[in-house]
Amino acid sequence: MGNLRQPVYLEEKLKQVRESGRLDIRSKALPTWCPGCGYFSIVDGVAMAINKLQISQKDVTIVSGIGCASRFPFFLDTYGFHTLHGRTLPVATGIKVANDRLTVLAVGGDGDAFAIGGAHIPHAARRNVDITYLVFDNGIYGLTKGQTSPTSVLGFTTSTSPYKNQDQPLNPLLMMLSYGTSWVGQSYAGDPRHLSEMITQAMAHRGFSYLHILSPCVTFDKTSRTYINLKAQVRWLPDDHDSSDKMAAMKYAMDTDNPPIGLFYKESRPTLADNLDLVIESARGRGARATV
Ligand SMILES: Cc1ncc(C[n+]2csc(CCOP(=O)(O)OP(=O)(O)O)c2C)c(N)n1
Ligand code: SF4
Ligand SMILES: [Mg+2]
Repeated sequence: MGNLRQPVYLEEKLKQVRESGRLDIRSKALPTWCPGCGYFSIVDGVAMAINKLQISQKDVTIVSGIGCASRFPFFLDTYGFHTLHGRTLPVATGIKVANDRLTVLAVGGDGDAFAIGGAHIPHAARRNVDITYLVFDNGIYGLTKGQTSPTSVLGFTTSTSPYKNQDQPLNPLLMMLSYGTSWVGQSYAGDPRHLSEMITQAMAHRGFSYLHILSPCVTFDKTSRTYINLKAQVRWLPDDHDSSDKMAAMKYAMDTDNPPIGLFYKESRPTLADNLDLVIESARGRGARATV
């Protein structure tokens, strides 16, 4: 009985939220997502990370594609760019190349990222563009009312798979590791504390950081990636996992039955901007007309 947690009363909770300053980062637009959608905790996680890293809101740009996840930039009081379906990373790369002082976040769903947008990801990763990419993986197309996505699990019944999904799902973490992403992590929308910590780490990384966020679509998925299932499945990466060991990271990424959450892999190497500086220097040395 001595272990019972003290209740947190509404007034106290509101006071804590106000004092944390994260409401200042929220925009006046209330999220339009379904009540209970996993995405709410991601808005809060990004607000807390911006606060913790003491980045001025005017120096943050959030870029998205199309989908429920891609409504995200409307709900924070930063700059935002709601682009075309699947074109998040080229736009985010352009913004970062044009103004390297900005903190650029790219956000979107599993469909936006790995279906229509899939061909852009390896190039942002291998070039090590200094942006953070948050993919909200609910394993379904939420906005268009519940079709299978590239990460839908085998046997999942949806409007486009009435006789159960027979297509092998992609393994985004394994893909990101093999593409040369310099920071790879995973978190879960049902654990807001872990989520905000991982978003903070991802944003603090210099280079292309990828955070995979497992998140339930409470409206169109009643059987697969639910809060109850995810809570039972996810586990912490072991404390002794060496985040410089890519092979070990790949081994953990292959455990899709019990997805580990935490930092899988991290390396430090020159960013796209560093490499462009070298190109500009070389061109100047050869007497080329470089005006940048
Ligand atoms: C070029 C183009 N093709 C298809 C669509 C239709 N469409 C809109 S959102 C979407 C998928 C959204 O799924 P996901 O990215 O997983 O986001 P979620 O809604 O699940 O958050 C699709 C296929 C579109 N808007 N534009
Ligand atoms: S349809 Fe699904 S993903 Fe979209 S807002 Fe509703 S619960 Fe969230
Ligand atoms: Mg989705």
